[in-house]
Amino acid sequence: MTNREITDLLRRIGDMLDILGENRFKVLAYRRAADNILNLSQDIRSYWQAGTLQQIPGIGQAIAQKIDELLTTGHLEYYERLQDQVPPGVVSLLEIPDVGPRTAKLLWEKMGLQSVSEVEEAARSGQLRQLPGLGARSEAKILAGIEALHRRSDRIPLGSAWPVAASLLAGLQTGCPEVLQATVAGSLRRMCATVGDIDLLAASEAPAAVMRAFADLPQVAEVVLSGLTKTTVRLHNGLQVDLRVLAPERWGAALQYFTGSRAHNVRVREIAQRQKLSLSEYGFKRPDGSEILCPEETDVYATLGLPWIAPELREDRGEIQAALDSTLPRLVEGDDIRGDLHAHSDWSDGAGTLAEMAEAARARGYDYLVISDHTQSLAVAHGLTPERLRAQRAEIDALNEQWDDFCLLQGCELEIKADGTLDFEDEVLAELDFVVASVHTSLRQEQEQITRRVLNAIHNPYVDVIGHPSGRILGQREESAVDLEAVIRAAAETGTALEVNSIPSRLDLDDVHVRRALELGAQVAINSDAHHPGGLNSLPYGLATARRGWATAPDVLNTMTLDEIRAWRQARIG
Ligand code: DGT
Ligand code: CA
Ligand code: CA
Ligand code: ZN
Repeated sequence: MTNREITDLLRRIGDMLDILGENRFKVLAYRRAADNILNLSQDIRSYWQAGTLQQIPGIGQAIAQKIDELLTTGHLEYYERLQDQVPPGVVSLLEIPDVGPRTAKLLWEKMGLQSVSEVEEAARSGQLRQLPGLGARSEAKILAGIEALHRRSDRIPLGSAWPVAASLLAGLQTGCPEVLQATVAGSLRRMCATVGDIDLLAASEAPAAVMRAFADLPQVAEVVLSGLTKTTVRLHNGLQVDLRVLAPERWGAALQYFTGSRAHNVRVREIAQRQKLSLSEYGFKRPDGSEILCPEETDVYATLGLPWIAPELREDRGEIQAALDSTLPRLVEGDDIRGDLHAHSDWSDGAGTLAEMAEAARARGYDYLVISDHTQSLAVAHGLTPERLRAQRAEIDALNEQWDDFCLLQGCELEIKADGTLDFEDEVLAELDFVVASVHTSLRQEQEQITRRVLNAIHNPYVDVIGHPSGRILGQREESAVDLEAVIRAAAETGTALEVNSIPSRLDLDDVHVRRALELGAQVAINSDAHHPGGLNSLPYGLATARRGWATAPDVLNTMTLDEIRAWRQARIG
């Protein structure tokens, strides 16, 4: 059994326990073990053989025994017993966005539905709305979810692919002296929100040695296709990886070609043709057959009289014309970011203390961190009441005594409630240093209703940023019906910033709406929404998303200094 197969099995057990209404911690334990196994860089059998399964984070004795049984016998009695209680088709209902264990159980017990297609049929014939607690609106929602499921591909979130690619590159660079240079290419280098596969590129005079080293990496489960210019493998975690190897004098041409996008490359080749040059992954050819080699990627663009174009812009969205006109944006960079405006602590649903979150932010070189814990009506996240908020303020003030190069700011992630009202009175908001307002409930309201909610928040002078404006969860939940165009216009008018949330499954706003926001004169804030100290490190994904939306430093609120942020809020409150 591969890591992927064991992961899937543990996840399924977690789902089954969830449907059976088992203890939450038990359910979470299986899901966490599954995630950690998927993130292993080696075959789980090497832990098993060494007897060190319990050294994998999240794997205790009970789960280690089950893995042992699986790897020894090829099956698991516990799982088989669960299957007698929950049919697999019922588990598959959880794949429908917005269908959780409670609904799956309801559909199964009250109507005997055991597959997505049976649920679809029942929804289309108007039977679901007759179930207790469902109604016509839920029926339409489930149907929309099923349609989304049909459309869904198996693309991988950027945040899952990137660390895997980094570990492969490290393995190649340290394990194979013949590798002169290696990097990511394709949609991964362009930092697309999801990628179809991982594309790697290496420069070497000895491709055979490089390909051998690649196939021998511990992460590799099987070689799908092997050649001297391109090798494709599948990893233990199920991801597919292409490695291309080329001579160092052709590095720049190949990097440019395999970074794509295809549409961008079509435009680049058109410009080459106008100059009577043909361009391929090997370099330029003149009409007489002689070559122009491009050791660096800048050489490709320079040959055509163009400045280098950042990979995030290479989507044929006007970047070639901008390059021709010398109007390419100076994209925001990691060093421009001075702080983070959205993070949680263990005062609500975060896992880090205030001090731990602050130290993690200082370690990133930030000047400030806004602690924006959830507010009272979000009970599942232990939202803060005004009283607890005041108690938190005292602790934040005390912590701030120790630093003169850093400041913890007190904010909140203010619930925009289902009826459109806000979770705190203005007097409470006025005491805070910063306010992010977000929608977490009733995400399936009609467009008019949910848009009105967000607009109401934007028009409150104490609201500084709208958190994860579309509400999407990649691969799980479609964006809400909110009218983002109207939200952007109102944000521009009131000087409210829109968040680019860096959690890899969110990346919300997306690149296209960032671009639109900037066009209409709104600002964005690139936030981690960290729920533990390590969560702050997701910022590069949000940063890349903003860059894909052509954001420059002045477009991004948290490139401001602490004093500037304070003045900015003061001016808006008036
Ligand atoms: P993905 O993998 O679906 O997220 O998207 P990409 O852009 O990574 O596409 P992929 O992996 O098929 O190819 C990587 C890059 O290589 C692509 O952006 C452009 C270049 N490329 C690969 N094959 C071709 C081809 O047949 N024609 C052209 N024009 N470019 C290609
Ligand atoms: Ca690719
Ligand atoms: Ca590829
Ligand atoms: Zn949050």
